[in-house]
Amino acid sequence: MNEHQGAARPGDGESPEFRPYHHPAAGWGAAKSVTEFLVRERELVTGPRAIMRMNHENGGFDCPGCAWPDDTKGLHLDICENGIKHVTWEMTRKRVGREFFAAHTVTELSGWSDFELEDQGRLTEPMRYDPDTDRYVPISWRDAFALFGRAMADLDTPDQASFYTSGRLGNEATFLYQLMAREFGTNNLPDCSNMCHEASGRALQAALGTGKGTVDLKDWEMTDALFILGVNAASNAPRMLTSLAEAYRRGAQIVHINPLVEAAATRTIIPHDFARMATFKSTRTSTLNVQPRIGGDMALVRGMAKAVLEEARTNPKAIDAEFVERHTTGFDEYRALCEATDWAEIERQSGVSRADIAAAARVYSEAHRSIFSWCLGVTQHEHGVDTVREIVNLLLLRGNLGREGAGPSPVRGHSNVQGNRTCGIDHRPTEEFLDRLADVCGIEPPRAHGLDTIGTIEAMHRGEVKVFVGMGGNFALAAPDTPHTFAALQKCELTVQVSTKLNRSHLVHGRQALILPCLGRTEKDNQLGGLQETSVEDSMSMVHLSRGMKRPASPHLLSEPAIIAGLAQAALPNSSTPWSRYVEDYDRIRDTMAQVLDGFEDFNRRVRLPLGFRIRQPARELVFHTPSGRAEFSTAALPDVVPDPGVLALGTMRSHDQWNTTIYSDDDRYRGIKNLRTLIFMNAEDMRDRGIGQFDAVDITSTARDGSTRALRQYKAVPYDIPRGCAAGYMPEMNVLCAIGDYSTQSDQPIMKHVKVTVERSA
Ligand SMILES: Nc1nc2c(c(=O)[nH]1)N[C@H]1C(S)=C(S)[C@@H](COP(=O)(O)OP(=O)(O)OC[C@H]3O[C@@H](n4cnc5c(=O)[nH]c(N)nc54)[C@H](O)[C@@H]3O)O[C@H]1N2
Ligand SMILES: Nc1nc2c(c(=O)[nH]1)N[C@H]1C(S)=C(S)[C@@H](COP(=O)(O)OP(=O)(O)OC[C@H]3O[C@@H](n4cnc5c(=O)[nH]c(N)nc54)[C@H](O)[C@@H]3O)O[C@H]1N2
Ligand SMILES: [Mo]
Repeated sequence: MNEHQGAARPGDGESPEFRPYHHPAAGWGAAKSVTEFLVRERELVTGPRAIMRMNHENGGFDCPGCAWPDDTKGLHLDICENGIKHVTWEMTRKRVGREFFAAHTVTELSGWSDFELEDQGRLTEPMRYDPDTDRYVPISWRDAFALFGRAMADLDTPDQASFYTSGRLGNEATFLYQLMAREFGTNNLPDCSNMCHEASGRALQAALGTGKGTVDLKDWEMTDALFILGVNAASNAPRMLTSLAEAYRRGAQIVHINPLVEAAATRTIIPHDFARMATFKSTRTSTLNVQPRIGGDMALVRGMAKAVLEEARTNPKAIDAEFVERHTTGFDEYRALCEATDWAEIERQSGVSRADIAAAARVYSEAHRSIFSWCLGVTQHEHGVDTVREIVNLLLLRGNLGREGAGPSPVRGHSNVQGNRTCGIDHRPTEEFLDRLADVCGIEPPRAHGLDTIGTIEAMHRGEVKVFVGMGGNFALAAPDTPHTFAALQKCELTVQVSTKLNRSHLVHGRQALILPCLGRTEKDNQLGGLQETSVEDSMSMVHLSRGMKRPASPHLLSEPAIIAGLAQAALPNSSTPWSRYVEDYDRIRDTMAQVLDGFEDFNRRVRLPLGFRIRQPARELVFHTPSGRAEFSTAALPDVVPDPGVLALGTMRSHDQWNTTIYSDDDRYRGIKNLRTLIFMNAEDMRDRGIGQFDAVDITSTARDGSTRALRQYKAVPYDIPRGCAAGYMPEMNVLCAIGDYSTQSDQPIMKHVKVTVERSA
């Protein structure tokens, strides 16, 4: 058995509290939390000034937080509590200089909590691991690049290197990064999408011939019904609250589908609506809440489709027969499948009664225009692809595609994770893309598919990947099976982390290791050609420029494009790619991108339009790049998601006060938790069955598909409004429970929302 205490414990807090939260989301609670945070980070002056420049239509920087789009009306205060924390976290005055590294060995730092590591502040200069002293020591940029170049030259094949991206990297740096990897000769480009929305991309691509959602904010403003599945919007996409509140005031229906009733499914005070904040007036953000079991969404959506099809027998208007006839294929098979799936099975697998499913279906069939929006609650499952396709099936039934106010709308994670894919981070690139890249950049990119996140970890274990580069992120903690991932990284010849802050991935390193500190998005990026801007793409395919405004945290920082160019020149001594010229002026990178990437024609001009530009979505115009040239219904069987007796299905998720592996505090305000992260939310009856009371210490044991077990000990049980047989707790600590082999056969995504566990009182 593999036992672990969980790597990310932010230190012992005060005694834990649990008081169910009954206030609206955002509003004064958020304002108070922000103020406390700014005081703690001593950013009361510069913080607010920077924040006023965030997501500003002309010349601000893009919030480095989530990927929710900017307000189309150019609202000057389009901000949220978590965006503010995120920006402040980057702008901190604290620094991790060479004195810090001289004072602490890596072994000593390994005993620190993840909170303490990041809390040391911004990294200031390149560092190299010195095994003799077990410390990081300063190294010049030139020597760091040369060290990387030597390690790359020592590889037997280019596929012995792997290049990870966390979804924050701007488009221009992204393009250079994939160019470097492919010119070197590998498609090993794992990214955080492999753990996040891979399922959405694959499902939408198969069904509609585009890997992205088709709607934008204007559609949100016009829709009659919003269905929100598996998103904790108040914490993870807080600006969505504004859209939900506006929809409610317009009289739109808002259905939340989530095992937990999250804060966004109750009421909100719109963050920038000062009049309402002053009067404490809140707006509802939900008209119906449905609580399926974990993993039950596909059955629930199938049930809604079945109900719509049943209604269509007497009311032909319940489906859009003309749309189905003209634009889709596979309808008859899908209808037959829905008829063949019996209600008892749908109720059992979804955990929702037929009456409640019918109520949701009625909202859907009464709405002229519907949008379905989802995030990780839908994707991080074995059957994530099938579930997203089931959502598309339901949309197609009523022609909810290619018209205003209707369509699929996945909520992406990191601020530029969608742009990363658009600009070439893909371990399975298309032939067309590679051909264009070859033509325009004069390189010979490899054609074989590369490794994704799980594939990279396994290859490192086997000694087949020897050089790992992390372009942002915190791979060691974000990936599943923490001890296994740690061991994989430790087997590398060289690990390189391009980062802004100290994190676990610097301490879990290869035989040689480099920390390369970079500029943050809030900071001025000065190159030979003057002050540079970099572009990003949001969840709704809008591409716009972001310009930093702060003085860099240290004079020794380089921009991400400059670091990539330095690495590339070292690894590719005979390259004819104009790396230095690209870095002098990012317009030159954009000129090349315009020739390689679909939808980026005239990039430099269009990206400077006031709100940027939107990349065309063919499916939006009812053009489908699918084998049939039509939107394709799917007919997957329902998966069995009901846990065996005594077993719980555990979903790992974020608290309100964290950004992925970055933990701001031990509180989870909207779920009523204070001073506690090592918890497991359980149904009260499931607790009673096991003789467990609130805050009792429990051991959680997961059993993987291959029968191996993993455990977390001394966690605290919290009774919560969650269906029986389900449980929830926090990532990244709970990655200890996620077995490396338990990834979806459909998307290769680690199964992070359906971990089979048993829970018992600690001895
Ligand atoms: N403040 C903040 N913002 C963030 C992030 C952050 O860490 N902090 N992370 C960013 C990133 S990278 C991403 S990908 C997104 C993640 O955004 P979310 O997808 O909201 O992330 P999670 O916290 O994993 O929450 C998943 C939600 O799914 C629900 N859920 C769990 N299992 C199921 C299920 O089987 N069915 C349904 N319907 N729901 C289920 C949980 O109750 C929870 O509400 O947020 C982004 N924004
Ligand atoms: N169990 C479980 N595990 C999960 C998930 C889950 O729901 N459950 N969610 C998964 C998901 S959706 C995701 S996206 C991943 C997240 O995985 P990652 O993206 O790898 O992790 P982050 O925590 O976002 O990375 C934080 C680090 O990024 C660095 N950083 C911050 N800003 C910048 C910058 O501007 N440039 C550079 N170069 N570095 C910067 C800082 O050093 C910081 O320590 O985790 C995944 N892991
Ligand atoms: Mo993500």
